[in-house]
Amino acid sequence: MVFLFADDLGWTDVSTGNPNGGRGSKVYETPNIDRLAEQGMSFTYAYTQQNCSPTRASLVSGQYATGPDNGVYNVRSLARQDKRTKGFPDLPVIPPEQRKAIDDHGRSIFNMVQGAGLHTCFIGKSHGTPHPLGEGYGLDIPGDVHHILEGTVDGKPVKNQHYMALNDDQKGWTFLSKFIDRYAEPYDTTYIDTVLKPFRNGNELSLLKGTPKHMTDGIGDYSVDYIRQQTAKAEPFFLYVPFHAVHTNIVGRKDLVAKYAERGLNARDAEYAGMVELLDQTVGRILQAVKDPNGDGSFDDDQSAETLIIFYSDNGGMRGNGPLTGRKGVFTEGGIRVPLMIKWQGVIQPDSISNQAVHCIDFYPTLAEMLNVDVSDRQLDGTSFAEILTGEKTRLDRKNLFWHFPGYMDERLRPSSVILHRVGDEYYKMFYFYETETWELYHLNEDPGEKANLLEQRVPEQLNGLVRTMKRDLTAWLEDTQAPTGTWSKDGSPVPYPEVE
Ligand SMILES: [Ca+2]
Ligand SMILES: [Ca+2]
Repeated sequence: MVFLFADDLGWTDVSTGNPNGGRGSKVYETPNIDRLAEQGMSFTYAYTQQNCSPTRASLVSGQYATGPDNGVYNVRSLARQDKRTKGFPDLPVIPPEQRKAIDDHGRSIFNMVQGAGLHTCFIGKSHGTPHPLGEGYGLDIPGDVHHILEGTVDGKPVKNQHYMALNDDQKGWTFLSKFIDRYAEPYDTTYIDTVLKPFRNGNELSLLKGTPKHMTDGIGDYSVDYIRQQTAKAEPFFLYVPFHAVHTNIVGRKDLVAKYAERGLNARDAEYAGMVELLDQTVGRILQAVKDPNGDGSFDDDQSAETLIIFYSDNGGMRGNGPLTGRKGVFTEGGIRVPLMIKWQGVIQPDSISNQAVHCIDFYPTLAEMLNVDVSDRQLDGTSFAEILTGEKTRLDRKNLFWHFPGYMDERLRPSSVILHRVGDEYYKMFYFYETETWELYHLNEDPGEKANLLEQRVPEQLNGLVRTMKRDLTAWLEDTQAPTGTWSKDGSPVPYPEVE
């Protein structure tokens, strides 16, 4: 099982149209991710939390932020200052406390897959998962890699270097990681010819010779070696690769950046395009390792029939998400709707598309069902979509997904709760804003950009029942999960749940 997890990759940042309703990027080229879509199932309503830690915490715990092991609502804190208002005395709600990472009880998604006899590997960004990883994780290889590097080069301190290996005076070439430092040497001819050349896509590889290595390549190197090693041992595995790419600072690989600059993109856009395509080529390398683990060019050892492969992003893109409104950090679709493709040769129909809404909490029960692990003793908030993947069902019985945010994240997010509700094949989404005690309702199928708040007009008769149901379901969920709301700064009284008549 291979879980490839991009950071901040937007809904329309991939060139395939399968996960985004035919709105694949015309600028960025992602042929390897596109091939994965052609070989598996894409989801057009794949959801996450609004940013890194909360999504990872939900994925790994199988719980909403409100869950007892979770409690991760935001990166850093629930009181991230609005850069314009500067300071909290002016803000109406004092947020509750939150966790920075999930409580580790040995019940994570890693422990679950270990229950099926899989060896687990985590290489990449930990954010929201315990850091350092607790013993309950039972991981042989904890992912502790960070993409911001510091060191001393030629006697001078280097701070805030993003992604590129450092030639540190003490450590030599390093990513500051005991796991991927062995891959930190600059690009040489052998590496270029044997590792990168098979994935060349109009990029001039000679530009890389002798230049420092990009961390995304280092993570790719590690992942390929891990697949090779596990296959040689005939030991089944769960390889979880939470890439740092394409999170800021935007740093592409030189040859790929040059490719897009030559096409006339400005420096900033070319850098981003080069970073997206580096992610794609690394995905290609990892997928190739599943097909030819020993790298001898023959597919006698192809693991595709035994290997479920997931490609997903942790939140919406930072640079626009097509017709969706908003970017990473918000509850409008641009913040929480991402590309998701899942391949399993012989099990999942190639080139298929599902518009069933799925969320990061759903992976835990889905993988458990596919691996036959009994998780009835766990508190899980998600629903298995294994039968969607196998084609036995086109719909989950589940009607609702929820989001809850009892605080402030700079200018992007204020205290609010959201319900996504399915009626047949249609999705409706309702927001509640605690400070103003107001609601908004959108019909996503007709209005993916969430431009027309249906509650602003006189609510059509036929929507009355739906509005009541959604308000009632959201309030019931808040009560059931005892979702924290904080207190009013004016008098210290608790912020109430919405009132539903
Ligand atoms: Ca992210
Ligand atoms: Ca082979």
